[in-house]
Amino acid sequence: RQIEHDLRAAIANDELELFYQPIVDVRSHRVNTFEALLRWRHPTRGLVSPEVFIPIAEETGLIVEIGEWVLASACRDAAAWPADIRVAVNFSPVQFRRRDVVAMIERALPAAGLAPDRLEVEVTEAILIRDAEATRIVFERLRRSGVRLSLDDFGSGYSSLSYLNTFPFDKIKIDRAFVIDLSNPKSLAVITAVINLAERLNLSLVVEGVETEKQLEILSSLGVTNFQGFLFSPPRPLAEIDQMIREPF
Ligand code: G
Ligand code: G
Ligand code: MN
Ligand code: NA
Repeated sequence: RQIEHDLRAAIANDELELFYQPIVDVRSHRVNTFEALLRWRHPTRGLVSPEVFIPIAEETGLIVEIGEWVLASACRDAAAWPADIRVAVNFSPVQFRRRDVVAMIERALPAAGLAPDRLEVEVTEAILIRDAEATRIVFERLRRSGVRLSLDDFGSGYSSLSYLNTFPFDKIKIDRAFVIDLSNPKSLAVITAVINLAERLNLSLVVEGVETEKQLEILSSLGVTNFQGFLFSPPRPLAEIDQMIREPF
């Protein structure tokens, strides 16, 4: 496939770029985390969505090399931000199946000069299902190094509440599907229960995909303080980060 061939060359040709989307704490009106979101500027296809090329990268194993580039770049970028701002990096299950994933992360941090507790590793539930025991061991090791673990897209897949106490997560990110459906009383009941559960388990909580003031108002009334979504900002290039750090949301 042409696209696979092109993807192999993308790193060397400097076509990959990280965008960053803020997670805002509405109590301080400040960013507390930026999530790194990968973009591919293809010379002829233009900006290719990760939804298109990440699956190809996973099938071909290229995700390992790409993931290393993403982590190194995100850590290097974050090292230049104020020390109370973290960076969140998405990891594919394919990366977690590698024996050297912990060593890879433990190398990237000092190489970038980033304290481990400023990195959040984001994984989806898919990782927990296929290889629960091996994943748990990797998580425990990362946790001991000080790296934080986030459960991304919570509620979108095969969520099991048992994941929340059998894996050492620091944070859950509630999937935007719940936000779209807030006017449905049943959906509201589910999200309320998840918010309470996170509180009881001492987990940080982010709600993703917040697009309207109305959604923000409802979620705030349920006690949510940390938000990610177009209402605050879409993912933006690195060059626009300084402004997002300086100006209150
Ligand atoms: O940024 P956007 O909403 O287009 O991202 C689409 C999907 O691609 C999201 O599910 C996101 O988690 C995933 N994605 C973005 N960047 C990365 C990355 O660096 N690594 C992995 N594994 N997935 C990513
Ligand atoms: O799957 P993950 O949460 O890693 O990826 C985040 C994705 O969600 C990014 O591709 C980003 O562009 C997208 N996203 C972020 N905020 C919003 C939002 O408010 N609405 C919608 N529709 N998508 C969003
Ligand atoms: Mn994510
Ligand atoms: Na998500």
